[in-house]
Amino acid sequence: MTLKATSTSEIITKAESYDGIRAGIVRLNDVLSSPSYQTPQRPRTETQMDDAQVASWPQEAQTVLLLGLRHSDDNPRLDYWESGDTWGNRRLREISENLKQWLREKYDLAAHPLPYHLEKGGLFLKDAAVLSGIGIIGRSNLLIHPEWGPRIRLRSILLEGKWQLSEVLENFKPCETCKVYCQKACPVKAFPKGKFSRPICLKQMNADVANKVPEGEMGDDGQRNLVIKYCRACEFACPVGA
Ligand code: B12
Repeated sequence: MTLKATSTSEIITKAESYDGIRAGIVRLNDVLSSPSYQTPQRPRTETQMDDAQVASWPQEAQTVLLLGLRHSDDNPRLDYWESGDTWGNRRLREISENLKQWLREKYDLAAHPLPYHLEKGGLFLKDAAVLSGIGIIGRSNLLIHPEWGPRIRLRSILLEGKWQLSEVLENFKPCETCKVYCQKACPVKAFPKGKFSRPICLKQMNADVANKVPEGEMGDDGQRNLVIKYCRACEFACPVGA
């Protein structure tokens, strides 16, 4: 089934009607052939999340609706890991469910929100976001959105059928003339020779897990919940969207 271009733009407009959301549409097969899928050893992560496992993707679902939620400096709580997930992920999951319902009512189409982790049936989200025109990959190794810079978090929904695709961003090359503030800001120097090192970055992430802080919601015991505040130094140093 190929839907008309008007339907595609209606869906993007609907998704972007949620506060702080940008959206794009990309072919699933294009995501599955992107650079992250060519890496010989797929990195695994141990963190648990509220997401349910998706055992298999429906065969008719050939398109990906990509969502990006703004995580601005003045709303750090969105990034806090509290009681099994981040607040940003909870918001993205809620918006995905609303969109799923809307797509069924409006187009009689099945949509399948995907989990965050690859291990649970998710996609490599930065690659999908580049290919759906939401941003580009910067020297921080993060997705850079033209308005919000790297201060954006991602989520994907599988859609049935073939859709008019979003266009990738052309002529947005902010890192070409930048003094690479992101790499210089890294507390553990995770960019040896200018390239992102996952094991070095992980040292910082593990230290953040070990240093939870009582800045969450008020618990039953009258104490604030412990939260993980993952490092965002490379992200906050980026002048794009600052
Ligand atoms: C595992 C993981 C981690 C691991 C390992 C990260 C890694 N890059 O290997 C650890 C725990 C270290 C980590 C750290 C962080 N993470 Co993380 N992480 C993930 C996760 C679950 C998978 C990423 C992954 O394994 N990628 C595969 C590896 C091999 O590829 P890569 O290093 O990312 O590089 C690829 C791309 O850059 C791509 N690429 C490069 N150029 C181009 C060009 C084109 C055209 C295309 C298509 C692709 C492409 O190719 C590279 C591989 O060859 C994703 C969520 C998801 N489902 O995708 C979040 C995710 C990438 N993380 C995210 C964030 C925010 C962070 C942190 C800032 C911590 C935090 N506060 O949350 C740091 C930042 C580290 C950094 N500078 O990259 C965000 C990124 C948002 C953004 N704006 O980019 C994501 C998307 C999650 C989300 N909530 O939206 N993370």
